[in-house]
Amino acid sequence: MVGEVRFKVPLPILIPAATLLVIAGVTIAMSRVLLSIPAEAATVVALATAANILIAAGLLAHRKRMESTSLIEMGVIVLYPLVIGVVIALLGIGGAGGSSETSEPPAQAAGPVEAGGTLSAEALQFAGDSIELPAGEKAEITLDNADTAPHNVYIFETAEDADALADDAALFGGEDVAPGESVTYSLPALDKGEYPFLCRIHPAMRGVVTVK
Ligand SMILES: [Cu+2]
Repeated sequence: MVGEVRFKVPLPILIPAATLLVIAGVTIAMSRVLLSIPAEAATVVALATAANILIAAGLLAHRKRMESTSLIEMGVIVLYPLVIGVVIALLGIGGAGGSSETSEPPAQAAGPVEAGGTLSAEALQFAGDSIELPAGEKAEITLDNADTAPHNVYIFETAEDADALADDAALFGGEDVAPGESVTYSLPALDKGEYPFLCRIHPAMRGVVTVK
């Protein structure tokens, strides 16, 4: 008798509380999965999960009797898109992890900077490490400094001169470009060949000018 009373009193509180906990847990777990997979896949997984819940609930509603096995069936149907999502997430950690949006500099990195083009500098790096110029012609290159430090461009005839930072031997020495500024350099006509260029302030920022 006493036991029965004890059992009945907390139930109206326990059931909604437990339900809330389960909903919160599922929501958090679901959001973890969706956040860790690519946006397009997340949309598909979320829609598939939602559709599965509706379909499973619809099928169950047409049954005459509710059995405990029906709930398990429903759970399996509802959860398999989530399992696919988890698999995508696990694969994604190995494959796309960090490479997509975070560290890489923007589009300029794609090809060489050509005459009249723009070389960007950011995070103590030139966005591209190659400049391509026509032989025997003067050319202009714009240095766009998107960094918090000043940069410039020096072109040397040989790697030895570049390593020695031999200013006197430089084929070209560009003025310093302040953070957030851009300056268009007028480069002298160069003979065919490959010439190292670097930032005189940060000699680790390097690239190659190919003249052809
Ligand atoms: Cu620099």
